[in-house]
Amino acid sequence: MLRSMLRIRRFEEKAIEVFSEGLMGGVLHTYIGEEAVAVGVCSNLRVDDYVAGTHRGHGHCLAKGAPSDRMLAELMGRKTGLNKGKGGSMHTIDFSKGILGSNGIVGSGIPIVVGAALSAKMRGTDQVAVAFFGDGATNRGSFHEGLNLAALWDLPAIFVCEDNKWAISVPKRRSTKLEDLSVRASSYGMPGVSVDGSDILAVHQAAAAVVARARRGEGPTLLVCDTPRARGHEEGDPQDYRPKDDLEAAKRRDPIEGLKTYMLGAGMLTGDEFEAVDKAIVQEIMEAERFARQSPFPRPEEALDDLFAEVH
Ligand SMILES: Cc1ncc(C[n+]2csc(CCOP(=O)(O)OP(=O)(O)O)c2C)c(N)n1
Repeated sequence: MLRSMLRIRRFEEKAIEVFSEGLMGGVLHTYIGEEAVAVGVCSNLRVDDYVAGTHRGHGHCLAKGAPSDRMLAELMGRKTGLNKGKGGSMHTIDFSKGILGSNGIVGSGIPIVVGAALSAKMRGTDQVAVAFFGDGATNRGSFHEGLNLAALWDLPAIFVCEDNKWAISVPKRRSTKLEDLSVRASSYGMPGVSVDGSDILAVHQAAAAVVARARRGEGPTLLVCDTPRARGHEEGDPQDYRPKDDLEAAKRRDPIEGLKTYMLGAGMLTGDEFEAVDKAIVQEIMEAERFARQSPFPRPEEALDDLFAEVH
């Protein structure tokens, strides 16, 4: 789990670098500070389980097994990218790893996951399907409709809310009266669980229980992870709406530092071992960057390819 969180962190740092060089089109929303959520949840999943991410979705894809080189190539619009360079940062998909897609439309992974969970149930497999979304997304209709149907049909779905307390510049207290969003689960007849989302062990343990419940056919759960947003909503966001102490507090809750300190204290890791793991990941990400930079762009004539599936 430490390795997986570090891979996301180093990937995001590289993404910021290439974005500021002008090598990425569009907008870049990083997952820095929130790594424990995707990793804690996905460490309980099999390759054939499904996940759907958000506009802040690189961490979800990497934690579920997307290769960092093809991810970075996708962000940089290259033909070797996961989606042939046509999806970009907010639309990364890898069906071979059960990744149904990051998504630029807030809350839209939820109905997709409800559909995937329904398909697993109808096919009689024990696959589960996980939707990640922010606290802002819980105010959308897709959240309420999705949770209602999943509960009604006892679907093997897990709804993971990344409660970072911000929706761009709007603080959570200005969009809902609720402090603990897990109480919303009770209105649909499913359990709601709240956990410290910067504590990877807590997330892993809570997710293990709700994934097992879904796999046993006992239905969906809403898992709310209290997690800090350590940077702006997107790169370049000046965050002038945000109190300085809120940002400082978010930075202090670094989930990677938290796990490292715990492991060092418990004698499970030495400082040298940590450095070696980090170095290997930095190397992997440098190779991913080389791969992406050397990859060609798709040709303009290919723009309309792959838009529709052939149906016979
Ligand atoms: C349906 C829809 N409405 C508005 C937007 C614009 N938008 C992009 S991100 C965002 C905030 C989302 O906040 P949250 O769901 O809490 O996720 P976070 O960015 O905090 O991870 C909004 C309003 C959008 N992309 N889709």
